[in-house]
Amino acid sequence: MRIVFVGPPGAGKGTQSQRLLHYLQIPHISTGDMLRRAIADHTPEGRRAEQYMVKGQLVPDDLMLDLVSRRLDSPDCDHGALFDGFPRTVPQAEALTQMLSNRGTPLDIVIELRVPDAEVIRRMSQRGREDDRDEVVAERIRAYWNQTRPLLNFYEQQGLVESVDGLGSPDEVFSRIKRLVAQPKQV
Ligand code: B4P
Repeated sequence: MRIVFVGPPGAGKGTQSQRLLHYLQIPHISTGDMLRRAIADHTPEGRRAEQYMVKGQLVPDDLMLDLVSRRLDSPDCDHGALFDGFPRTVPQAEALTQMLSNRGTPLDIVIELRVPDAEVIRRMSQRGREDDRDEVVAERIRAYWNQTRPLLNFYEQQGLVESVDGLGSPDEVFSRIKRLVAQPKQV
């Protein structure tokens, strides 16, 4: 199964992905984790990405597409994948469609995690990651509404989107998600 998680920063994409990948036994493609690893390893990609991430901006599409395309070439992705935080722009989504179509493995479902901005701000103020400072969070929320939210129209036209209420405990949210993946939408 191939699943995309879309939602504002701090909506719980990473939290729910951990549960779902364990449940479905599919690889986790978290572009946020991949970028943080590249930064920690001081790679050229990490150095380039960091300039954007510290400001709460999205990392340029060309860098993201290189990272994801290399990851998809790993044999473990032949049987499914959970895309967490990718795609985040319409060009990334178009490129992903092309990459998956070349491999004959289309997406099954796009899960939108819905969480109001006020709750996102509350959650991130408790987490305290480097990019969770107030002014950076405000920029990340802006990037979500301007660059990432339009993705949902792109996927809605393909009949792939299911929206989930992201409020409640992580276990409550996960029960809602489990119901969707047990019965993916027929397109
Ligand atoms: P990501 O790493 O993808 O992170 P995120 O959107 O901040 O968080 P997520 O939704 O996964 O929240 P989480 O479960 O951790 O992105 C970081 C940055 O990387 C971006 O700003 C961007 O610069 C760059 N980037 C990544 N992918 C990119 C791409 N494709 N293109 C361009 N740039 C890209 O949860 C957050 C907190 O809430 C945690 O503390 C958690 O414990 C808590 N929480 C979770 N669920 C909860 C619940 N139900 N109730 C209460 N708290 C909950």
